[in-house]
Amino acid sequence: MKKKALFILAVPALLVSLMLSCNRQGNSHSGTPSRTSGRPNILFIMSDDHAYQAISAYNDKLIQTPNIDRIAHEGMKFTNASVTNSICAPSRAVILTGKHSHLNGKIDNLAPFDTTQMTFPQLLQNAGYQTAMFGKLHFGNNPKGFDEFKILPGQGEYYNPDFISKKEGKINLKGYVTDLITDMTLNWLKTEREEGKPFMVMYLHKAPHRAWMPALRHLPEYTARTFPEPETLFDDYEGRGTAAKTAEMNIMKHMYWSYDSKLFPETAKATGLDKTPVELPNAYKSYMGRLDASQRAEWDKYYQPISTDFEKDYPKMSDKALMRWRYQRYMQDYLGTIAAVDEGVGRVLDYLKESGLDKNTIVVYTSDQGFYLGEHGWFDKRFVYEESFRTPLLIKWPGVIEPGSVNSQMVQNLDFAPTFLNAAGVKVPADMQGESLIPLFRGKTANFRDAAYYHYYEYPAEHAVKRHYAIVTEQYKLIHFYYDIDERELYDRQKDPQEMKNVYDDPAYADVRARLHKDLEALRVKYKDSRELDDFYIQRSKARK
Ligand code: SGN
Ligand code: CA
Repeated sequence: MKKKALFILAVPALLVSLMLSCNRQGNSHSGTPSRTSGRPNILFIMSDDHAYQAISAYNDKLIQTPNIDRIAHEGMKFTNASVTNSICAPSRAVILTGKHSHLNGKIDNLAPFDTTQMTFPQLLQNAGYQTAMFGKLHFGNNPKGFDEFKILPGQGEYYNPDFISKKEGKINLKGYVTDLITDMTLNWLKTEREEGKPFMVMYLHKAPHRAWMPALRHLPEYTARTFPEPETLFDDYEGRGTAAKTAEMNIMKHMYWSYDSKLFPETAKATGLDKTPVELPNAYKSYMGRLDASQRAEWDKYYQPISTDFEKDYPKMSDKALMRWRYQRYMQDYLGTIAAVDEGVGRVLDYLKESGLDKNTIVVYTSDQGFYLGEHGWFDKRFVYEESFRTPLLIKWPGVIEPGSVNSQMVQNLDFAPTFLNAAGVKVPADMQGESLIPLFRGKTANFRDAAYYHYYEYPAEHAVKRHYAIVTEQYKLIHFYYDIDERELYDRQKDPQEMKNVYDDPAYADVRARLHKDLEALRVKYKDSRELDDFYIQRSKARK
């Protein structure tokens, strides 16, 4: 009996390991197609704007995420994973195509995604995988290569959201978005999955995206909690360049009082604070308008007292006290939305285990980018600075990845497509730019990327983060803000992990600076980015206006 169980466990692992040894011959792009029944399933879980600081496997000071952490305990935690362009739809386009933004063309949230391009789900589908996508895509068009999808239109709504369904067109569902996306994913795994075919499911949460609306069941706990402040909450941006000083993502200065901090419009009016009725009349009304009467009553039970207390305290609050209050409000709501994500991930992992599917399933947990949780006084992302450049990444694959392992290589979202194709034994197209992570899964770290390339474009736009490209190595970061201004910044990531001091003009860094300039130019050539392309995208953005 025992022997048989061991054998059943050993067979998929053996097949996988045979397949991988085939795929590892030559470079990472030369995966030998293999059609054994041992091909692994892939469950790709991604949340929207989920900072690594808000996953307890990375940092246990803000929130406990026991279910997401299970992926780290049973697999590998990447401590230096990053994105190539820290914004939603561009990140998704990089993930699907395996190409940098300047080549896949989805440089910002505004440009449409060119659906004539090849993506890894289409290649997996062609190779016999059953494929499905549930949740946020944010492309403005439907995905290709999926047997089934239900996606949110645009950003989607937290309460009683609409979905675009492959089979039924536009549908409206009652409930909380995170729970609905989890239910869809589970339902598909339980009732639509075809026996004998490997699957690839993309389970994509909207949470914890702005405007951070938690599930009603999490309001009692999260609206009552107090969170530790980051050291740089009161950053004045001295020591940085123009871009950090002019960005509009400061919690105190740039959040809306009703929309973000959830003041009731009456309180906002009484205190004279609110710009919301002027600046965001539709946004606030539309998201609060989604709640039905009973949901609204429950919501008000927790947010009304917060508003009333604030109205009383406001006259005696200093600027610092106001910032502190707003930071706490921000964390209560942002982290509150993550509680439902963690529960959802737990339900899906439980099902994989109960059904035995877990043994041959690669599970990935990541975010479309990092996010500021008050570091430098900020919310949002976009910059190549640490908290938005880095992204959480946890991967488990029983029999291949050693449980509880930690990897500090500079992996990027660019690497998912070649990794999944490689794992499935599908040839990786030569024009994909990422690297397969499979050698890293197996503990090999030699010859992996020693410098990451970054390029952000969405400007002029909301949050006013200027266009920039950069090279990031283990020790340094050289950034060029090239539009509107022409400024360079250099950070010593080891000596100054909080990136408070630009040392570009420090003579002690003259050699480092010269070397990084050369390496950055070489990276631009390697990845086929150029001054001409920078100009092309500037002109394209202008033409859109
Ligand atoms: C919305 C948010 C922004 C956010 C972008 C992009 N504003 O426009 O704060 O940066 O999405 O986010 S809101 O007033 O509409 O909430 S992304 O994750 O989709 O790239
Ligand atoms: Ca996002």
